[in-house]
Amino acid sequence: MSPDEILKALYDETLVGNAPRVLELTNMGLDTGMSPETMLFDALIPSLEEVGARFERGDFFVPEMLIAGKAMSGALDVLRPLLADTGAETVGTFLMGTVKGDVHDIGKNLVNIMLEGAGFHVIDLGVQVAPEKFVAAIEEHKPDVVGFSAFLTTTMPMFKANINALEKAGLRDKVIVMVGGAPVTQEYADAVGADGYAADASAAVKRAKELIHKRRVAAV
Ligand code: B1M
Repeated sequence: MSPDEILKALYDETLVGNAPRVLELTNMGLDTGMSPETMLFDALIPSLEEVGARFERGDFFVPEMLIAGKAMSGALDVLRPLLADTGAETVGTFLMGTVKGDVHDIGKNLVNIMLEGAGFHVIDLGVQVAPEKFVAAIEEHKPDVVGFSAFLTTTMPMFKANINALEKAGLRDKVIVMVGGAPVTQEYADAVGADGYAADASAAVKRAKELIHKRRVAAV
């Protein structure tokens, strides 16, 4: 298969949630010398965007979203070490989690991979993370940044609940708070009192580095 055929097949097979074939095509792409980023940004992510569009139109239902998500996660497992393997030095600790009530994790996992690739030590608390769990983990790990991901308009209010919990525990000034996820905007991040927002994984890395740098300079 040519690189274009591989990308087209990756897109099509992710769309229908054919996990074994997506895995096979991902490995095939790597064998032909294709970059992980090309497969990610030119096939896998656009395919999930189409899944979302079909769900909105009522052409797809939750099971279709689920199997497409699983197929994408399988490909990410293969790509993860390659995306993360830059040999960069540790630039800070990033504690990450998807907020309570929300099970979406593909976007969060992708941000984690990019952070690791940029030299962050990432501690991932998983999905449906309650405010108390974030608080306990911050006390235990003392991260530079805590990241809250939310992918539903109905779970975005958990950002504020988490920030309130940090304030109550006396931790708000000790950690940088970043938020993100498909429906989140800079305006929403500002409204809930987050320190930073990013629209995608590479922007998240850039913003986290900027915020850490700013804080370290201010501390001197
Ligand atoms: Co759901 N889902 N889903 N879903 N799902 C969306 C998010 C939706 C937009 C689909 C749609 O209607 N178009 C919609 C939300 C609408 C809204 O609220 N505005 C939706 C819905 C409605 C639902 C359910 C409510 C459906 C139902 O049950 N009726 C349900 C909710 C379950 C729950 O959480 N309680 C549900 C369930 C699911 C599945 C479990 C089936 C599955 C999740 C599988 C998984 O994650 N393991 C699923 C999927 C796959 C999707 C879509 C199709 C794909 C999501 C995805 O992985 N995108 C999604 C449609 C879409 O997004 N177009 C949809 C690819 C990923 C790389 O992008 O997630 O945006 P993204 O992540 C980006 C950025 O957001 C950013 O960087 C990432 C990488 O570039 N980012 C950050 C993320 N976190 C960040 C943190 C940061 C900074 C940046 O700093 C801390």
